[in-house]
Amino acid sequence: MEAPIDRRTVPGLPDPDRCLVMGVVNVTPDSFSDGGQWFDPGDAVRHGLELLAEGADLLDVGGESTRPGAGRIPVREELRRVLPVVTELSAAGAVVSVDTMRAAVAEQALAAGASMVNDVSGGRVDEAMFGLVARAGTPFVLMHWRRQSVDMQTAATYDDVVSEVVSELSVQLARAQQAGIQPERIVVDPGLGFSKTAEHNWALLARLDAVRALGHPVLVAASRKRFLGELLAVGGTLRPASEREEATVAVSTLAAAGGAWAVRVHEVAGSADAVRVEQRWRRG
Ligand code: PMM
Repeated sequence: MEAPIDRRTVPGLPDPDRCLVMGVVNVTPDSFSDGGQWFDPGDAVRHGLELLAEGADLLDVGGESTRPGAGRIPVREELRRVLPVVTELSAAGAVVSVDTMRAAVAEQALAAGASMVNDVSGGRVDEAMFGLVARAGTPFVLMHWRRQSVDMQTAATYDDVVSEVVSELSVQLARAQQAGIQPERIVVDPGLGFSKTAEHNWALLARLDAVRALGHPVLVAASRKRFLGELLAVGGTLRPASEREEATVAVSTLAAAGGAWAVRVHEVAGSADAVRVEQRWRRG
């Protein structure tokens, strides 16, 4: 059998021969770790520019929180939150991805200058998503997803999380390619925390090679997530999201060493250093 293709590049996106750092710009009042901090578009743009200055290679702009228990927002509200920020950050030269489950939002964000679509539902929520991305010819993040945020943890049941996530991803990958998305433009993401317990997340991180064997670049998005807070809990009290940065940098380092294409993080500086150390280490 041929060895799987080991992709670490995506056409049209930066390719510095190291793991990329994607900085998160959440234009939401309620994201789990930074909700409300950059809800004003001007603040969100300033924050994005800071992340770029700290070394972000990409900025992921999202207007809809996907924290466990979150409900959906109307499409016009998502557009109102996201478009001005995508427009300004793209105009400032940032490579922007739009974090959305809606083809209509993706389409307008691409028209406003975004270079990539990040769909946490992996094309499962909006049937128009794959077709839109295929026509636009842009890169696409296809994340493993089972259920809407409002009750996603009820679907956190697996016999073997690694093989089930890989096989569910491959089903969506086949659908995406049938719809005309070119395989080299698809990034896969195991979807840490989405219908997954801490145990599931750690199992997936330990087997990134199995996700990479799908033959696509892999995005790892562990930043500040609850499973890090659980690992570092003291006396049953979770480590708060704002104090999970060192753990996030550790994951970035290990993900980069494990062949991840990019890490998605809320604070860029530490992870930007980490991926550069990993690159230099690898070169020897
Ligand atoms: N997690 C969040 C949001 N968007 N996108 C991808 N591709 N992968 C993820 O794991 C992911 C995501 C969680 O919310 P946050 O923006 O508050 O971290």
